[in-house]
Amino acid sequence: MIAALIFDVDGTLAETEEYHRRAFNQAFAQAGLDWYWDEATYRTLLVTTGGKERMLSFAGERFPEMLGGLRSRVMKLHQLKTRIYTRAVAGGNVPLRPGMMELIGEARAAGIICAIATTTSLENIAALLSATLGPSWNQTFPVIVAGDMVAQKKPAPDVYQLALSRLGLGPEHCLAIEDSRNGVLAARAAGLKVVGVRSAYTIGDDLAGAIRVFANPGEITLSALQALV
Ligand code: XBP
Ligand code: MG
Repeated sequence: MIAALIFDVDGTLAETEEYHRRAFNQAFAQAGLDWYWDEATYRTLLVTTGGKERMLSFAGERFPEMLGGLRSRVMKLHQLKTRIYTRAVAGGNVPLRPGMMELIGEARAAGIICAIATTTSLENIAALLSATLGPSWNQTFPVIVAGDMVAQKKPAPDVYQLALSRLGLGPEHCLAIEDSRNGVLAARAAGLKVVGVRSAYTIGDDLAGAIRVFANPGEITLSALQALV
């Protein structure tokens, strides 16, 4: 019996990574950096979760001379990137993936709690969900755990462990929904069953560990999930 569904955000609830990528590139340009992440580069960089960590890993490899003072520069860059990203998403450009709104509605009607466990920031979540679910979006997700609330981002289990603690539920009563290998590993490490649905930037991800991988989010109905657990 599922008591709660725990949703990942980027790539699962919505196809947001392309907007993250554009926001990173706009922030680099505005900061006068000649960094540019094309789609193929971004796909490889996504193995590092967290925008700040991704920039540090990129710079550390390619611009070791910048390492001194890099961390404070990256913090400022990430704040700029987040302003650009939230503006783009708040404009309503990014819908939830097909079927997600229906699944959330079905779950809530069945008394199943919907929670979020993501690597991105609360600001980004608020921009996406207020644009897609309206001003009372946070009533839809009474439990939300964002990347900077925990010590270690996915594939570490931290966000899922904190979500379970805030739900007051054991992993056996919950099911996670993820799009990436890092996300599936994080959910499994927290002892959760997890279903996968790849997204544009995780199309090649190995989702081993998921109890099922759906071809598209429209197939993820409540009855399909209840039949799995
Ligand atoms: C995906 C991530 C995030 C986003 C960028 O999070 O790893 O880092 O790529 O957002 P998830 P930030 O799939 O767990 O939702 O720049 O805010 O990190
Ligand atoms: Mg994701």
